[in-house]
Amino acid sequence: MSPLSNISNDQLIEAYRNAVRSRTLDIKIVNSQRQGIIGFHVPSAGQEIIQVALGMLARREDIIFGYYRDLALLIQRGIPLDKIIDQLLGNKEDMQKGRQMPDHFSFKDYNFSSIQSPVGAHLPLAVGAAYMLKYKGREGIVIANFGDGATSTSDFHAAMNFAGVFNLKILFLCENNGWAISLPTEKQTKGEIYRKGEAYGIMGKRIDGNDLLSSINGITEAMNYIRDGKGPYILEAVTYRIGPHSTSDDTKKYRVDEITDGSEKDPIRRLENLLLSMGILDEGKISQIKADAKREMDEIVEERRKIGFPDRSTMFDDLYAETLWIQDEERRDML
Ligand SMILES: Cc1ncc(C[n+]2csc(CCOP(=O)(O)OP(=O)(O)O)c2C)c(N)n1
Ligand SMILES: [Mg+2]
Repeated sequence: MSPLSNISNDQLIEAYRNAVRSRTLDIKIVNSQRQGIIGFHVPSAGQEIIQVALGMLARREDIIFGYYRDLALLIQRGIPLDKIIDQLLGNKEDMQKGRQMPDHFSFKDYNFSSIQSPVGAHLPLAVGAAYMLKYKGREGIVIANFGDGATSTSDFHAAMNFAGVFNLKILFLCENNGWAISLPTEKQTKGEIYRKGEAYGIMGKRIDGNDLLSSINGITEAMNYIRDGKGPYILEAVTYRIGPHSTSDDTKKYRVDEITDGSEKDPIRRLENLLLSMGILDEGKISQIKADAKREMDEIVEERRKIGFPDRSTMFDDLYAETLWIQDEERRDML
């Protein structure tokens, strides 16, 4: 039976809506960075479809170790927009008190672990969490997302090895967007990413991460395998980074963009065409979803901007159980 028979039309529309909301917010954040409102951003444009598919299929009890380019996954997971934007702004309501770089989220209430800057560093931690599930006999699986570049780090290989040896319930999901900053995948690794699990006895498959149905099918198959206790699984979702690596980068220096925002190959456009052909959406509804997303993002960023930044004195909070004399001295000098 096709896994798609378990997905309703409403869920498909919701996935489309969240992909559009993510793209709209992504563009808004880049523009805000250019205006000096947000310090930095790692754009997720182009990678929304694999992320919403994953968010649809992940269960509440599953623990996600995402990476910095997973905005659509956060939205599909149901993490409130105000919490996401507070973190990007580093405002007074930010759960991390403005101390982290933008895009380095942490949402304990949503089983979404802290995002790590060092590439691949979260993968051994994800394996540790999967071991915890096994040790405590807890429900659920671990999902670890990462880029193609991360598959060349030693952390990736250590993680795969232990996941295999302990037969852990973990899905390794590589969002292969073709680039590690300015380095194309073929200059970064000779092997095929989905086959990197073979050395560790781990099942792997490549899917079209820019196609919702291929993503849903691939993830469902992998998750069933993992939940049945057959072992870890690595999925290579082929996608494309439409924008620059980050707001500090200029793609014109090193590539000709293969997919552009809104073009026929844009994965959101592809989903639009699919839903139109299935008669699930019409042009009027699509325009409405886009207009609603634009209004929603403009309003919420404006609202959260008004909150203001944490007081400077808060930088001394939460450091030690008891204040050290050197903190008192520094506080006196700085405030
Ligand atoms: C250990 C480490 N080395 C280098 C960097 C600098 N760096 C940040 S992102 C990045 C590229 C990662 O590419 P990939 O894993 O494909 O993810 P993508 O950014 O393409 O989504 C690099 C080299 C880093 N953060 N950590
Ligand atoms: Mg990459």
